Amino acid sequence: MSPRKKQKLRAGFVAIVGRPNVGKSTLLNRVLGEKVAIVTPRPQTTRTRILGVWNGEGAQIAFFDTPGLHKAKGVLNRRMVEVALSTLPEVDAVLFLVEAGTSPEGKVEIGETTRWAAAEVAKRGKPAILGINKMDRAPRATLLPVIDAYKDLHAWAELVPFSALDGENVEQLLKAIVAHLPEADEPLFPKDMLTDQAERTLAAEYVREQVMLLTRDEIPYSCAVEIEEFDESQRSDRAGLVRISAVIFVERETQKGIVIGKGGQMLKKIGTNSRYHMERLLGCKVFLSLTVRVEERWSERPKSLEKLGL
Ligand SMILES: Nc1nc2c(ncn2[C@@H]2O[C@H](COP(=O)(O)OP(=O)(O)O)[C@@H](O)[C@H]2O)c(=O)[nH]1
Ligand SMILES: [Mg+2]
Repeated sequence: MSPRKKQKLRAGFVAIVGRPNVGKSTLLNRVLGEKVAIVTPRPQTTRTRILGVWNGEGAQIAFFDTPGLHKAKGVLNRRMVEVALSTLPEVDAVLFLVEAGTSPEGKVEIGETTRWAAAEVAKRGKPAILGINKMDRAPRATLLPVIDAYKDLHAWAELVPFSALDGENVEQLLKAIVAHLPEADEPLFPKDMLTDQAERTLAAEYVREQVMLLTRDEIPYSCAVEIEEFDESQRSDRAGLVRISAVIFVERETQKGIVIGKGGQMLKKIGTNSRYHMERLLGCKVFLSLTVRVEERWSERPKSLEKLGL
């Protein structure tokens, strides 16, 4: 019998935080290889905390994707920032994301929001890894000055440039995170558990993603989606069908018109695109029906926010 001890595992919770739009959700999806968090070019896309579990050689990272940190106005936005900040005390380490790149004059500008967010992280005293995302967009020569500028912002445990979009350096980023996690006898979650997001929730999020991508002005921010029917009675292992009915809530009659579009064109496009992602997620055909309903000022009502898990 070999006296060799079983190699210890490193496992822990990690909060992905940072300003809106730095690529937190894109990174989580890239790491998991599955769309557990929706992504749009707009700020305030992620509204709740999302768990995503990554398993590596002798390591497990339980990531929390969070809403962006910013000086929030309005009930919904303030609630979202609270969700992000309240995650910090619960984790073993923090992954703080910023974007690579310099101004056209070659200067590295660290905004007030980033400074404030870094100070909020520092207060909690957790090991913090700085991830410099979107390196695909930044010329190599600008990376060093960016790293230099961010070095002084906080006593980072590590600084890692990467690209969530094309995956460059993501392995290195994961390694850097694992090095700062506690040793554990057991993984935190079973190996086959990817996320805490129910299929039903993800289906609603895929619809909201399309509304955010396809509409303009205030609509992306004043919409919510609820699944009214999720019928799996005809679903089987590899085939079959899931019937989903979803309601898109908007705040005004005029917004309803825009979401439906001329001759229903917009709603049709929202349906086609979100159904594509649902079918990939569920691995079977999806029959999707969408309706649009007006619920005035839903984003200011605690009851509506509760219903949406906020
Ligand atoms: N070029 C580039 N764009 C990225 C990268 N990561 C994210 N993005 C884009 O940045 C926008 C915001 O991404 P998202 O993940 O929603 O950011 P979050 O608000 O921090 O969760 C989206 O349009 C993404 O496609 C990256 O590595 N490179
Ligand atoms: Mg996000």
